[in-house]
Amino acid sequence: PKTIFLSDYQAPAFTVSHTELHFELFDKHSLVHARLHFRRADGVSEDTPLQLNGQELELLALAVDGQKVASAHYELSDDFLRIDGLPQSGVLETSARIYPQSNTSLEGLYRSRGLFCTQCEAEGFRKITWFPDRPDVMSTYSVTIDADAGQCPELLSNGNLMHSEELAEGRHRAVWEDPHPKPSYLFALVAGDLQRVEDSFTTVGGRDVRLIILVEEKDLDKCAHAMDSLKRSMRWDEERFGREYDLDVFHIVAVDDFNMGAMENKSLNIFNTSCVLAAPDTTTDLGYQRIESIVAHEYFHNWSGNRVTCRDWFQLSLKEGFTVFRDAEFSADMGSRSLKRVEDAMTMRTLQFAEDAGPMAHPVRPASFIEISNFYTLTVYEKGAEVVRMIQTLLGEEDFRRGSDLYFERHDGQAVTCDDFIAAMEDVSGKDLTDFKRWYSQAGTPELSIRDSWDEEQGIYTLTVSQQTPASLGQSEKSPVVIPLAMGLLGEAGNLRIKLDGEMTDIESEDNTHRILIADKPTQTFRFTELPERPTPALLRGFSAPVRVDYPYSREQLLALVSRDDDDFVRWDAMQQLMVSALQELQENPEAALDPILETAVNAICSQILDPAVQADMLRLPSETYLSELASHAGKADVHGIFRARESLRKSLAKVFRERWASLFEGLRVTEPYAPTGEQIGSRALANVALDYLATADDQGVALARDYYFAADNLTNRLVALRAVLREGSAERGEELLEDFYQRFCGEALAMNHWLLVQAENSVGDSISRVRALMQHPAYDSRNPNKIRSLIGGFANGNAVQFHREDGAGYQLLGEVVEALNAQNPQIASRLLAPLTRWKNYAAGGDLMRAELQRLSELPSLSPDVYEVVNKSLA
Ligand code: B3K
Ligand code: ZN
Repeated sequence: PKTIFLSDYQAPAFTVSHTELHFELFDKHSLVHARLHFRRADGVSEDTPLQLNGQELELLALAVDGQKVASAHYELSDDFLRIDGLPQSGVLETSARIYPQSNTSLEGLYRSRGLFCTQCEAEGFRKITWFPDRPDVMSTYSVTIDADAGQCPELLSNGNLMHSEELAEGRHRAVWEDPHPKPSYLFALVAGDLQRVEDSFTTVGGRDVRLIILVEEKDLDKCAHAMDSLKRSMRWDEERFGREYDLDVFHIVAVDDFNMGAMENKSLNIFNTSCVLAAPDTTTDLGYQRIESIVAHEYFHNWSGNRVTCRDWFQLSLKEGFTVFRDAEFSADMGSRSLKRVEDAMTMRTLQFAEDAGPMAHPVRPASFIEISNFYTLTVYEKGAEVVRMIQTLLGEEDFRRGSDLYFERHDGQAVTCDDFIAAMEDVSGKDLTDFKRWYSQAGTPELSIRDSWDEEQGIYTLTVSQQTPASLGQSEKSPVVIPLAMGLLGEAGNLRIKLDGEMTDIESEDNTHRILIADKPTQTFRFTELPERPTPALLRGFSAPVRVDYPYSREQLLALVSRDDDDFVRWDAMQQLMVSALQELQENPEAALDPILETAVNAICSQILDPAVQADMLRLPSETYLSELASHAGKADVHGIFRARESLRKSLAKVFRERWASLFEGLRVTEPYAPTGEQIGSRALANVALDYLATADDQGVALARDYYFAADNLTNRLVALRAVLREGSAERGEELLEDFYQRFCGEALAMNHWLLVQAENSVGDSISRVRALMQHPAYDSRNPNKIRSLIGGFANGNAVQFHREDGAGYQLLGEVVEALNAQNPQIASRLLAPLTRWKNYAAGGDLMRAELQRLSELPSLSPDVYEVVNKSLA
C-alpha cells in the first residue's frame, strides 16, 4: 500500500462537465453504461492520458465519440483505466459488469436485504464505473435506471425525476437529472421495494419541497421523529445560517447494512436504519437525540459539503468539522445548550484525546494517509468542530456568520480547502488567523499548565499560563497554538468582577465576570487587579478549547466551583475531578473512607436547581474509558484497579445517599406517556441515575430495578434497569430479564442491537464465552455492521476488565474477528481494531496486545485499511 501526501496535490488534467449513467440492474449482476463528457484542462499537454479510477469492474465496451478504442490506446489495471490519444474534448463511453449482490464491503453499489443501494464517499464510485473519482471533478448527472418492476418498484437517484416508463419483461425505467454539479462521492442510487412517508416544507424563498422518507413497510410507523427533525433542520439552517434548500425534493432512505451513520448524497440521503427509525420501545432517549442530530447533520451538508465541497480528501474537516459544529449548535438550540456542551466535552476528553495520544494521531487536516477511510475520525469531525467553534469565539458570533456567508457565496459550486474557509473568516473580520491555523496542521492535545499567585496587599491575582503540545508520529517539534481560554474568578459569595492589569477604567460590559484570555505563547501571565479576596479560578468555561488543563485545585476549591460557579461545564468538570481524586485514592487504598468533601458536593448538586440532565451527568461516575485515558496520560492504566475502585465508590455513594436516591427517584418519575422531549429526557436521566445507585445499595434496590424493567414503557428505562440487574442481581434474575427482552423484541433488529450490546458490556461472569456464543445466535449477523459494532465493538470498548483478561483471550477474540472482516469489510475491520492499538497505555497486557497486532500484520493480503492501522500502531 502506498502513502498519499497532501503536498503532492495536482489539479485534475481532465474535467468531466456532464455524466450520463445507465444502470441495468439484475439479480446476478448489473450493467453500468457511462458517457463522460470530458475536456482536457487548459495548459495540459496533449499526450497526457486520461486516467480514470476503477475497481472490481469488468470492461465490456470502450469508445470515444462513438469509435471503439483500439487496445494500443488504453491500459487497464486493477485500479485504473488509462486512455491516450484523446481529443481536447469528447464523450468517453464505457460499459462494465459488476456484482452488487456479492459486494460485502458495503462500498460502491451493493445489496442490503435485497435493496440496491450505494455508498460512494470517499472512493466508492470507482467500484461502479470508471471515473476521475476525486472530489475536485464536479459534474452534472443524468441517470437512467432499469430494473424488475416487481422487485424494485422504487428507482431513485439524485436530483429530479424526469421520466419513467414500463419496459418489456416486467421491467421498468426511471430517469433522474441532477442540475447541480457534484463530485462523484455524492452520487447515489437506490432501487427496491420501499414504502414512503411524505411531508412538505416551504422554504423562506417560497419553494415547496417534497420530503420523502423511504423504509421497509414494517417500519412505516417509526419515521415521524426523523421527519420532524428534518423540518426543524431546514428551518433552523435558514434562520441561523441563511441557507435555503435548492431542489424540489429531498429523500431519506433507510438501509440495514451500512458502514456508518448516514450519507449526505445530493437530495438522496442514505441512512443506517439505526439513525432514522424511532419508536419508544426500540429507541433510547440518546437514540432520539442522535437521530435528530444526524438528520440535521446530513441536511446541513447540502451547503457545507455539497454546494461547497472539498478539493481533496485531506480537506475532509472543511466539510465535516464545520457541519458537526453546525449540528451541535442546532442541537443546543433544540434542547439544552449546557447539556450539549458537557456531553461534547465528555466525548472529546474521553475518546478524541485518546485518539490524539495514540498511534493513529493526526492533525485535523492530515498531511498524508494510506487509506482515507481511516481518517473519518473524532479528530477530523469533533476536534475539527471545536476548531470552528474557536474561530467563532475569536471573531464573535456576528463576524463568524458574515464569514460563513462570504465563504458560501465566494465558493458556491467549487471544491476548496480549509485555507479558503479561514480566508473568508479573515476577510470579514480583519483578523489575522495565520497562527491559529496551526490547529489544522499539528496533531496532539495541547496541555495548559496554569499556576497562580496572590498579592493580598494590592488585591492582585496572577495566573501564569504555559502550553505545550506533546510530540506525535512524524511531528516531534510543536509550536504554541492560539487557545481561547474562557474563565472567571470565583469568590466566597459568587463570581467576582474581572479587571485585567492595564485595562482602562471599568469596562461597563453586561458580563464583567467572564473573560476570554488568549493563550498563544509558551508561557504568559495575566494579572487581575482590584480583587477583594483571593479567588478560585474557573477555567476553560464552556470547554472553550480542546485542551487539557492542569491546575492544582484543592478539594475545597473544587467544591466551591461545583456549588457556585456560573458555568455548567466548569461545575460538571469540578465534580468529575472530585470523583477522579476519590477514585485514585481508592486505587491506592481500597479501605479509604468516602471523602467528606465529595459528600458535600453530592448534597450541593442534589439541592440545586439545575438542568436535570446536567445534574445526572454530574452525579454519574466518570467512565472507565475516561479514567483509563487519564491514567495512561499520566503513566500506565491499570484497568482492573480502575474497575475495582469504581465499583467501590459506586457502593459507598449508593449506601451513604440511599435516602436521597430514593427520594430523587420517586420525585422524578415521569407519569405522562413517553415523549422524547428535553424535559422528559432530563427527568428520566436523573431518575435513572438514582435507580442505578439504588440497585447498587441493596437487594431491595435490585428488586426495584426488576419491577422498573417490567413497568417500563420505553427502552431507556428498560435498559437502565436491565443493566443494573445484570450487574447487581443474581445470575438467574439477569437471565430472566434477558430472556424476556429477547421474547419481546426478537423481531426488532434495532432493539436486538441493544440486547447484544448489553450482554457484550456485562463484565459479570465469563464474557468471552458469552460473546462467542452470541456470535452463533440468530440475533447476530456477521455481515451487518450494526451487529458487529454492538457485540464485538461493545465488548472491546465497553467491557475493559474482560477485554483485558490476563490470559489474552479478549485480544484473541478481537483479532479473530478483525481477521475475518479484513477481506469481507475492510472499513469495519480497521475501525474495530482501535482498542488493540492502544497497547502502550496499559500496565499489564500490553505485550499480548502487541503480539496480536503482530500476528495480524503478518497475514497475507491485508486490506490497505487494516494494513495502515496495524503498521502505524506497531511502529
Ligand atoms: N460523509 C459521510 C461519511 C462517509 C464515510 C465514508 N467512509 C457521513 C457524514 O459525515 O455525514
Ligand atoms: Zn458529515
